[in-house]
Amino acid sequence: MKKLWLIYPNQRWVKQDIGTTWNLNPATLCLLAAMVRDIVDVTIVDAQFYDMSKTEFSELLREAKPDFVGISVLTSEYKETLDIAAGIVREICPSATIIAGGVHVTTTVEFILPNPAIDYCVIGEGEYVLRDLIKHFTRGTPLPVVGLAYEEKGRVIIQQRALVDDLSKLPWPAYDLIDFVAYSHSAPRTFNPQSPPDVPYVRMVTTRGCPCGCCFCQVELISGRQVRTRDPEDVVNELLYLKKTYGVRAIIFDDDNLLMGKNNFAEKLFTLMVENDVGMKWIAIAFALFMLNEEMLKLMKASGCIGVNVAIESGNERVLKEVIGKPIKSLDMAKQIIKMIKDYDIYCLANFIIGFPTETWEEIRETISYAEHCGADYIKIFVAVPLYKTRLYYKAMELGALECNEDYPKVDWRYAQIKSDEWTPRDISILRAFEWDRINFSPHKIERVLKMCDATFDEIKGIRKKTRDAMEL
Ligand code: B12
Ligand code: SF4
Repeated sequence: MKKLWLIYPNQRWVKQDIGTTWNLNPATLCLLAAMVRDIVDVTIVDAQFYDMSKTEFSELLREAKPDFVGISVLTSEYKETLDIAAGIVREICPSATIIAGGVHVTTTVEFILPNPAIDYCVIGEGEYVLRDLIKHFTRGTPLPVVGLAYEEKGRVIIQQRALVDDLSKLPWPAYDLIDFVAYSHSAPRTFNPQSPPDVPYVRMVTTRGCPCGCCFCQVELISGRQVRTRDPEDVVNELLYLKKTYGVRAIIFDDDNLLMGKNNFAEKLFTLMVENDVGMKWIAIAFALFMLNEEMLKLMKASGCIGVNVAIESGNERVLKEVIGKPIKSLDMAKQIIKMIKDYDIYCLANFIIGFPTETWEEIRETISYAEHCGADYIKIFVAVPLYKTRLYYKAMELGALECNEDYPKVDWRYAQIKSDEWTPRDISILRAFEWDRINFSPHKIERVLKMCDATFDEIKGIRKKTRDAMEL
């Protein structure tokens, strides 16, 4: 059989300070591998997790000489790692077919395609595209007609994004191709309030797509507006398999909106978890607050939920409705829901974003004040990042408010890039860093935050200092 390498490049090849990066089980690569392992010999190479140097990576490559290399890049923040990895592969295996995929590729394909080292870009969900592409090369079947971008005889071809209609038909990730135990015992690299609730743990995405269309979010571009779900029974069977095989004790649900699935998906999932005695603690990294009610909370608690992260985004009704467009009915109701979550002894984190075009300094202040008093155990404040092709990006361009390369804004989560007559990007970056510190680490809160993050006072002190130091722009 021909050989396929599926790789995550090492983000440290570009930036040493990778506070936002986690030690993650490469579920995406395992899923892609499961789709093609019957037709090609697959190896997963996670240069990120094993902190491989470029030389180590090159040596492995020289030994293995794969015929196909698929490179995955999750966020546009690390776009250079794709170019570096593709360059190394092209140099060492000049005849290999190089395929790039992932969120970064899906959202900015026109900037990636000109790289001569990359043969094919996969736009959207790559399960069937990859399979058809490998079959094209190994069995002479036609090239896929959706989900691919490439150059042919000097002509650029960009097909429609690929979406998988029925997630329940997908196989389970090929966990056996990685050292699952190593991943499932390792926590995030730095302090994090969303640490796994226990180890060994697994991360899982059970739904794709979101209908909400918030102005800053690329999910519509990546997975579309229609929510598709896995079969809840299949999810539970996978959890039971992981429990039996690896002793998994906890789950992080990585869904954009775990509660959003049609036909009572979440309700069925949590009920089946209870009925089948899954017995794992779980947290969710993103949660549609506006879908939550007491019945659902009861089920969540019974099925092992210990923490959720709700996205409120703004403490000002105008910004929430007119600028962001998130369907939260009222900010008072959001506070009541947070209280309800905590009454069930589920910890609650809340996300906020500041620095939108047209947002006044007073409105920003209102968001900070709301965040402080909303009742959440921990709050995250982000600067508004004008991700490519989002409504936020177009609005900032229209207003001449982008203080960065208009054609392709740099992705940076610490430093704001949007300006207004009332505030500068610098004001927003500094306000974010200092208000995050003030609200979360005040003397009456710090003990709880330390417990939630499973961190020591000194560890947190270090992170706080680093965050302040980074503001010396
Ligand atoms: C899960 C998740 C996380 C998890 C885990 C990520 C991981 N490495 O597994 C955690 C919580 C750690 C995380 C962290 C962050 N994330 Co995140 N995350 C997601 C989320 C919700 C789902 C991703 C996912 O697993 N999808 C399911 C899998 C199957 O899809 P996939 O990985 O995209 O792969 C498919 C295709 O892309 C393609 N594909 C991928 N690779 C390849 C390779 C080949 C060869 C082929 C053929 C195809 C292919 O086929 C796959 C199967 O369909 C997305 C939103 C989304 N809907 O995509 C945001 C998202 C990717 N994250 C985002 C952000 C901003 C972040 C953070 C920077 C947040 C922060 N401020 O800290 C960090 C940075 C992490 C880092 N630097 O590594 C943004 C990225 C925006 C951008 N353009 O950069 C997104 C899009 C969210 C958003 N609302 O905008 N994230
Ligand atoms: S609700 Fe969440 S996933 Fe959906 S568009 Fe808004 S931010 Fe994106």
